[in-house]
Amino acid sequence: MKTSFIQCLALVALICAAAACGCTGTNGPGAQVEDEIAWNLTLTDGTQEKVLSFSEVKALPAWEGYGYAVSTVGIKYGPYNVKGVPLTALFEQIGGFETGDQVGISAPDGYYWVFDDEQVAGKGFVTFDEDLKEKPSPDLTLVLAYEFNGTAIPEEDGGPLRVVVGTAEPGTITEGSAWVKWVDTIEVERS
Ligand SMILES: Nc1nc2c(c(=O)[nH]1)N[C@H]1C(S)=C(S)[C@@H](COP(=O)(O)O)O[C@H]1N2
Ligand SMILES: [Mo]
Repeated sequence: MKTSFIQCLALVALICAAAACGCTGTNGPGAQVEDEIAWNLTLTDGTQEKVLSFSEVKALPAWEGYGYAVSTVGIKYGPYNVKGVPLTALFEQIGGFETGDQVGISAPDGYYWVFDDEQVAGKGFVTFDEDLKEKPSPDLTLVLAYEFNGTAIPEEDGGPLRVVVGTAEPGTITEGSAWVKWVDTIEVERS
């Protein structure tokens, strides 16, 4: 009887310790590991270069909203709740972004996508409704996303860092070709 009471106490102490160390946090057992994903993001404008680790990207002021895309063959993916860093916040790390500048975003597979200043300001994208009928664009935000639906973006979905053309409200679909997967380099081309 006495032994089992002590065993019970020990178990309670163990659970408390686990909770205190974050092992049973709301994001589950992976929460601590996610912050340590080994991935570097290189920001450059041709003259200066800054390398941010995955956790340094996550430490920047976050943007949260929605992302919903369509591939060139008409497959919709999303809608996702998206969390990430607006590209404009990343540009501040390397001297900003001005009218006339462009940005090239690339990944280790060789994919490379260019956004002009209008798109960096959230305009000039083609947008669709749920039936894939083109509709006028709401204000959009170019985001370097690190979470879809509250968890780290899986590698097969383009994680750990993926471009999202995001919206404040759900229900707007954007073209998947701009959603660069596995982003490792962001290069500002100054005008
Ligand atoms: N790095 C990288 N990102 C990429 C691509 C790619 O080939 N490489 N393809 C793009 C295109 S054309 C589309 S339609 C979507 C496809 O996303 P999915 O593979 O998640 O369906 O990713 C975009 N991002
Ligand atoms: Mo595509």
